Amino acid sequence: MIEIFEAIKESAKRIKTIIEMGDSSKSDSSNSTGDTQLKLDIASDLVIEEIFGKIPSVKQIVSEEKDEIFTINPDGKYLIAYDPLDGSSLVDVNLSVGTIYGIYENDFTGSNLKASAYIVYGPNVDLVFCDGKVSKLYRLRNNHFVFLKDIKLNPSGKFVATGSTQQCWYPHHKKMVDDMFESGYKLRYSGGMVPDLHQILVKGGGLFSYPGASDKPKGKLRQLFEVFPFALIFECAGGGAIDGQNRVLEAKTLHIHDTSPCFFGSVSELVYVTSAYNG
Ligand code: AFP
Repeated sequence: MIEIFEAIKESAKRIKTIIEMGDSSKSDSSNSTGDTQLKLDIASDLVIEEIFGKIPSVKQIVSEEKDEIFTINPDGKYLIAYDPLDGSSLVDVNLSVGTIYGIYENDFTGSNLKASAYIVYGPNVDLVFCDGKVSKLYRLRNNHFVFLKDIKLNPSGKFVATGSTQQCWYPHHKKMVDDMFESGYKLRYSGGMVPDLHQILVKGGGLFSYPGASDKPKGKLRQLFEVFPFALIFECAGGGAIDGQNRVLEAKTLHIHDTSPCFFGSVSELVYVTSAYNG
């Protein structure tokens, strides 16, 4: 696992440079789910593929930008699912974006997720690595990632990040969000899940939701590349991640690009979500 952590740090430094130098315009290709790719998406994906392709303990890798799983070393132990540059459409308006990693064993399922990590490229470059026990925060200083703290969520927070198109929200979800604002929660939503979730983790609590809605009943965020990795990080930070009723890490994955409704947060906010979603 150490060599994977080192590879994540190396990829982060390379992608940081790509963002700083890169061309945030559209490429003439689209990814496996039909989204037009930015040149940054492709360049970031290639960096991760190159770096992880050299690690003996890596058996397979799969990118959110692609449809196929690549076998690196048939005798390897770990399966890596990654989103090379989540929120890349925010680069041209100078908002923070991120890279997300899920490190699985045996197969790409929530129950086999052993570790996860994300990097936020913003005023600082922050990295959170979760080994399945604790979520540790690092910050890039003089080209080295320096440990800052173990992330611990308070029982409740004050921020709420409300994803999905409001006109498509189901009535019970809209009532839940309205009630939260009525009780004093503050809206924090940039359109980038990595910085939006990072803010809740580092500030100590709150709720991020990307629910199922009439336009996307199974939500938008992908299980393997986005939902599961953050779910592990939130659980190891003393919070949790549910789909409205159950732990998202217990969700079944039938296809590598399956999505899941998701609520990430502190314990008391998730109790509130569960009651709102169970009448
Ligand atoms: P892009 O990668 O296409 O910019 O989407 C980012 C994202 O997948 C995730 O980072 C955000 O939380 C979510 O989409 C925002 O979606 P909405 O624009 O529908 O709120």
